[in-house]
Amino acid sequence: MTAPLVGIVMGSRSDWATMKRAAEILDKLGVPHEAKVVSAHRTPQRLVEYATSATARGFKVIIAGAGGAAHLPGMVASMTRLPVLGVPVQSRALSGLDSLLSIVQMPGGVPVGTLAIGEAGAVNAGLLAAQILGLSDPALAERIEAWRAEQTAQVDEAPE
Ligand code: RP5
Repeated sequence: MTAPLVGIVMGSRSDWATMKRAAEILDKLGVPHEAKVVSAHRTPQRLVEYATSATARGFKVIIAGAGGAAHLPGMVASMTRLPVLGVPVQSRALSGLDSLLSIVQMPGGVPVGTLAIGEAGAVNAGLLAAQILGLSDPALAERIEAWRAEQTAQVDEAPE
């Protein structure tokens, strides 16, 4: 088995419907990854263990998704030098605006690359993680180019 290069974490199993979009695109591009539920509020010790061991475990990029009071991406970023991509999960109460603002407003010095709310954000987090890894993996870079060309080819010029 290939060691995972991308770690996907989410605050709750209820986030998986969104976060699996990141896993799916990584699968398509042949990027080994691992997904875990790690809650900043309900499992703080698991969060500390995950974030502080991420580099030693061989991860290169972390994708963290959460909804509502979405502190997970920022807390992970506070404990690792790996790039952290934050996905605001669409919340029931405030449609994800709460998640977005919780994730995007990091203090200077502790960056989280924040994506769009919901599934588009999860897909793009997966793509960005692959693009980061593709900088030092020419075969992966070629697969990304092919995926983008296929996407382009699928867009009809005629509206109907
Ligand atoms: C956050 O609270 C999770 O990231 C999730 O988006 C939200 C709701 O969690 P559940 O109550 O569905 O477990 O921690």
